[in-house]
Amino acid sequence: MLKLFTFAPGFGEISASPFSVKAICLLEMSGQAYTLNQKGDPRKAPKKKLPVLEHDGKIISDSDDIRDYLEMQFNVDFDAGLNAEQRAVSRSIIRMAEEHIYFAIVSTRWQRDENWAIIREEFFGMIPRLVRKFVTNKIRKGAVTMVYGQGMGRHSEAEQAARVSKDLAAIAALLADKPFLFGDKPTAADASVVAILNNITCFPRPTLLNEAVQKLPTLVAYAERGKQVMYPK
Ligand SMILES: N[C@@H](CCC(=O)N[C@@H](CS)C(=O)NCC(=O)O)C(=O)O
Repeated sequence: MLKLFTFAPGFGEISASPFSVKAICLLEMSGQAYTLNQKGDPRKAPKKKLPVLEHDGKIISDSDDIRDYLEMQFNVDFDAGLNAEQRAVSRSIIRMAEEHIYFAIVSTRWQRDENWAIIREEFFGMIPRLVRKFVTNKIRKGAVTMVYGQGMGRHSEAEQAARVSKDLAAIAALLADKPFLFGDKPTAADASVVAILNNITCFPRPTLLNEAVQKLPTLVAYAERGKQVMYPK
């Protein structure tokens, strides 16, 4: 049996972690039966990150490896029907969403004081109040150091939004008037992009990132469509 470990739901999203949402969508799209454990603990994961998939005693870390595993093990092709050029575009879009836009989400959530207060309550509300500040400040420091090291955290919120806006415009141009990025059916790139978009728009406080998404109504509609089609029913 396939067992997927992810971060918990948050802000009305199936998971407050884009990579967890992506993996859930891939499992759904694979058509395989699986169980979802949303109490995953990254400290116990081999690469100290979630999502993680367990199958037949094997542990598969990283949503990319989960995709590869599902494709190999169950003879699934998430990009069925795509030609070589479309597959190349798909890979680039996935990388843009996951290795660029994602870090603007991390910075928005963890670096900005006004947003961090909301994250602390949503993610760590279960930690006793007496020690919550101490424990969570350490976790926050790790996230801020990571996003500063990656580079996104060195830009102001406005600079980040301006950069991400160009990515969003590229995604909207690729989408055009299609239901999904490459046609009528979602493919692997939709799982990544929809997860990222919905994790931007679910945040309960106005952010420049969310504003950038809202400026593109076709993307807002697409993210909602993705939720209807790819999320568990
Ligand atoms: N490349 C990984 C990235 C996974 C990732 O960054 N997960 C984040 C949550 S969205 C995480 O586990 N963070 C915990 C930490 O860094 O301590 C994948 O595709 O699965």
